[in-house]
Amino acid sequence: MALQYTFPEDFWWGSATSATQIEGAASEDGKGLNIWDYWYSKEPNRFFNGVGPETTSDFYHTYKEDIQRMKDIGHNSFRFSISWARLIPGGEGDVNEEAAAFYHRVIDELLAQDIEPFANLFHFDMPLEMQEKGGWESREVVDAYAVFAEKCFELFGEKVQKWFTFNEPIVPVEGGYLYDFHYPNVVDFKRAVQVAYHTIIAHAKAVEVFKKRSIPNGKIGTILNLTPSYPRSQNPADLRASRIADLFFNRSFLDPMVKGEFPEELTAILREHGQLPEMLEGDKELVKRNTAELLGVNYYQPRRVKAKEHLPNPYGPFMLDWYFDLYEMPGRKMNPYRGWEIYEKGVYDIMINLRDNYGNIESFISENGMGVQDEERFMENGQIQDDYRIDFIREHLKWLHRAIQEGCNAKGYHLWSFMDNWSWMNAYKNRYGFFSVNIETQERTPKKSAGWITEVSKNNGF
Ligand code: BGP
Repeated sequence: MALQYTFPEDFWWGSATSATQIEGAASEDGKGLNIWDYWYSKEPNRFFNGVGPETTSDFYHTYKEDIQRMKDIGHNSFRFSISWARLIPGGEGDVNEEAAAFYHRVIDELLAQDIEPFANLFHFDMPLEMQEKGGWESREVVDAYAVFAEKCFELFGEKVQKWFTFNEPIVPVEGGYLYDFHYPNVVDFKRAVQVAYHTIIAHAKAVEVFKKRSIPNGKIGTILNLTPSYPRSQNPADLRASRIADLFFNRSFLDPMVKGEFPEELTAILREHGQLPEMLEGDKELVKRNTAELLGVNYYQPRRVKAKEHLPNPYGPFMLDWYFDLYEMPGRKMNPYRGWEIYEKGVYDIMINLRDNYGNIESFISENGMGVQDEERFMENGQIQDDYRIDFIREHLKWLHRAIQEGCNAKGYHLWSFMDNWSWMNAYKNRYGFFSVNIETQERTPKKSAGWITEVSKNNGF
């Protein structure tokens, strides 16, 4: 049967993970503590069912069989992150040789299976000592990160060609400094802006270091969670609210990291409210010189926005919601098992925006996925029948396909995630994998979607 949706040759089929979420072995072989290990030790009850990151899906020990499973389901690429606290305990100083050996083993195994490694340098996991120095609020930590990045390029650059400076850099800003769902649980807009700004500087420094090394066929980019902003109506107040939400949540990182420029309207708003970060001379040029060459797009759900119904208290502290309210569009399609909206066309809208406004940068879907609570309820004959996930992926792929037909430079699709894993405060609440994982026995079982994606990746379409 002819395929209706065929993807370009060498399309990247795969999945994404992160160190803290899959490795486990949190205190093995000299790994240092990161903020998650620490926060969990202090406040275990803030994590779903009191479960912390110490075990997770144990990839540290099972990587070999897991990579075989990736091969079995047709992956030709795979994203993992390198834990800063594992590689350089404390964040500065000597490399932990056992950690370096572990990442070499993972990379070698991927290459032996013809799976291209996509290495990410930071996925929410600040080493504890670096946080104690001020985390991303501190310029010293930015410099330590650049040294860590350089170490990674030096150690693994001969084997890994695709590199990413950050995953979703806005999330530690929102979680750690605005809405209290990541350590250090600060709620302070001005500090949040400083953290965001320094993350962008850290990205630029890592890119600069990377370019100096000139890794053969090497590319460096970043991974952003882009949430297209849709206004409730076309009236000017709703349109403005939506534009400002887009500025805060998307363009704040997208513009400096891809275009090398901070959006003027955003800078003007921050200036008006006395919220500009501290900047050093030369920063602007640094950011301009060191833009991403490759962009990972994490897309889960859109952001629907309306104009504010009540004016904010002018004497209260400045907050994002001075400018817009979120809007629950009637009739929107929801993921009933996670509570997020499903809007497949968002993928297309993001890609068209990148094509038209961001130089059609080489990009791919670096995360997309459907979280499901209590997924065991869909178990039949020993397998989770996740037809909902198959529909979810297929419908997003159709829109991605259309974007490619219309000239977008989208090169691949990675699901979040390869197997069920631990997720920040949600711990094991939402399951995302192609494989289910029994956390007690570490047994993996392919879900129905694993069989489906095998066919899709082998046929390069459906
Ligand atoms: C993304 C993160 C991932 C993962 C995913 C699912 O934002 O990059 O690390 O956690 O969200 O999130 P959750 O498990 O909270 O549903």
